[in-house]
Amino acid sequence: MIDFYYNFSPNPMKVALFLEEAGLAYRPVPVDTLLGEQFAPEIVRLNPNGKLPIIVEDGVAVFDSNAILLYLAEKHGRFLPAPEYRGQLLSWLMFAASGVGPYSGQAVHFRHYAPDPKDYPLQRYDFEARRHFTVLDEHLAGRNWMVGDGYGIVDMAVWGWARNIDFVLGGEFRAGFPNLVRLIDAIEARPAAAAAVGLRDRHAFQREFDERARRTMFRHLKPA
Ligand SMILES: N[C@@H](CCC(=O)N[C@@H](CS)C(=O)NCC(=O)O)C(=O)O
Repeated sequence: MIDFYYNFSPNPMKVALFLEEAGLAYRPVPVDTLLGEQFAPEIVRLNPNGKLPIIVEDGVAVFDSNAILLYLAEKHGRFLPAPEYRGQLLSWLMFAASGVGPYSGQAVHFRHYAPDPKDYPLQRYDFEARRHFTVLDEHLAGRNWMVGDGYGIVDMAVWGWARNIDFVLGGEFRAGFPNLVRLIDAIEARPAAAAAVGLRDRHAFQREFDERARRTMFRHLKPA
């Protein structure tokens, strides 16, 4: 049994998709990041970075979504491309981990949450998020999957953020990324994606962006 520490944001959702696709038995453990539960000692013991997702399997804790995807894929021998694609697998997985995720995350932060003034950071992260989605879209022209001949963990890694492309970029932009959207739609049509997204019905996370949520999200700000 795998313990899966999650919320509904893009990084945990990639792991939920893998767990559902692989049919692995798991126990979802909700961690409410707007309430600051990610900083509880029992969570930080598992991930010193105090973020989600985390899995614990056979007493081994693994954190960071793309590391978890690779770990589970290798451990269970699922959703990996043929060995000759190993280089491509690592390149695109790291591209998703170090580019798509962070730039999209910061674009969301500055577009939807950060206090003013934010013109410059918003322009920068919007530009970089859009550029990364464009790299993915161009790579997917004339191919069904990110790496090799079949659906795999890089597709899952990309799905986490790209399914939220309109929220990340702040408008109706899907039509501008036809190849990427084809991939996302192909994944969304799978029962495992519906089951992963269906985790939403299992726990009522805090939604209101109240004072406590604000203090958690803006903990880097010095008190006035
Ligand atoms: N590189 C990490 C990023 C994890 C991350 O930023 N998780 C978010 C949810 S998507 C989180 O836990 N945020 C809470 C916080 O930053 O305090 C990964 O890919 O798992």
